Amino acid sequence: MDLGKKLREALAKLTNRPYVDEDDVRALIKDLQRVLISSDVNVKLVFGLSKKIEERALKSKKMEALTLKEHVTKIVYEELVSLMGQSYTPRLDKHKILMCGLYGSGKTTSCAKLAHFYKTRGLSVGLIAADTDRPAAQEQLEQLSKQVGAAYYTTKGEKVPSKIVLEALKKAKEDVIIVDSAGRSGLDGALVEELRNIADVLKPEECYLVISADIGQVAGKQATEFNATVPLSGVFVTKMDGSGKGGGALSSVAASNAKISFVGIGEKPGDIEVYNSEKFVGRLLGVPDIGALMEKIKEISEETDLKKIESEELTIESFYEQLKAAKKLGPLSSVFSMIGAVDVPKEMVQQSEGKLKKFESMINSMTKEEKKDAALLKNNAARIARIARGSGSSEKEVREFLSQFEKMEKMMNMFKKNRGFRKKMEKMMSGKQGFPGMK
Ligand SMILES: Nc1nc2c(ncn2[C@@H]2O[C@H](COP(=O)(O)OP(=O)(O)OP(=O)(O)O)[C@@H](O)[C@H]2O)c(=O)[nH]1
Ligand SMILES: [Mg+2]
Repeated sequence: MDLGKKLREALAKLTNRPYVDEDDVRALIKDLQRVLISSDVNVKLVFGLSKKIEERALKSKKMEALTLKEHVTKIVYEELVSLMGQSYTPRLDKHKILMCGLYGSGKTTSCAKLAHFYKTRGLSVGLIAADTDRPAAQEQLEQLSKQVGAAYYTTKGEKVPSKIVLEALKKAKEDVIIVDSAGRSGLDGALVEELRNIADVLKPEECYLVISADIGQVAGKQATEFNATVPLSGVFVTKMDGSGKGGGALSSVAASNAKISFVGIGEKPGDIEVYNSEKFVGRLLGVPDIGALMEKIKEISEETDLKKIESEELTIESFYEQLKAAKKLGPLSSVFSMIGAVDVPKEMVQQSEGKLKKFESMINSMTKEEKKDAALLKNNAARIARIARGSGSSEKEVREFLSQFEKMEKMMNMFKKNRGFRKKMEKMMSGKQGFPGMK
């Protein structure tokens, strides 16, 4: 999704930097503003969000275990989640649903999606075609009902939608009953009356307004207007897959006191998701499981006392300890995606992962003395050959590792003198930034 890519780019500017200061945070906020406004998020909402992010990022107390970058990422994530509204929990018992909305918003398709959704959760579903305006509307729903294995009800030739519903209810015994209604170009008196009449007969437990994400921030106004007529239990936002205005649609509905219940992400019956703002924002930002990442980072920083590095010599052994700590974050690919670097090319991840595994087996083939003093290995062909054999790598690879390690040693010396560099190194050693052997 376009919005996600732009948001990730904005955040990546920050995460790619070794250090973040107040100016960087302000620049990030400017970027976020541009991205959100281009996704049709209301300007007032955007400025409210910026203010909160700025205040929290620069003034709130940072968790000890987090770097400023992580602190800012976490705040951006949390504020976006709150901008995009609350998550929804659909009921999974016997109930009746009325679907309403304007022309072409995706009502009929969404009826089939809901049918699919409840069927896959073990409930039987009956669909009632109560759109008497458009000649092909009933056949469309009939076809879809066959496709998803739901019962289908209508009264051919009947022109009054509420009568169709009344007749259908006499027969329908399914757990979940879903009524498809007619669209209009606007919420006018006729549509209001029609929906009220249907609701009087159906007595729906849930009423979902179907809105296409295409309309952007107008969605909020539409939700408010419909809500005043037929109390809505939620808004089903369709076409999230194809619209650049999804952010605008979701945030405006969230701001309008209506709940977002489901989102449509394609044309097929299976293309439905229960709305979960945390998941949604997590995916946009490329941090699907930010909570888990924070937990893990905290645990690891507690376990690995990085302060020791300063006084301790870097040996292959201590490097190995750091490597093991970094590995606790999970496979490298998921570490990348957890820290928001979802756009790292696959080959690069695989390559780094492969290298790390090699490093590990090489270290396992070293003697205790060698692990403590890498100089023993330097230019010692016999030792190098032994390690290569023991670890199933080539001698060239072992030399490569040793030269990488040497570079790290040099960096360590610099790091002891220079505070900024030290921080960078600490992050690398704790697995939060790059790994050696990776550009
Ligand atoms: N890409 C995409 N297309 C969708 C989605 N939901 C619906 N559509 C498409 O939008 C078009 C209109 O969908 P319908 O379900 O017929 O809309 P409707 O509100 O019932 O239309 P009327 O009954 O004429 O008012 C169809 O081409 C659907 O395939 C979605 O989530 N993603
Ligand atoms: Mg329809």
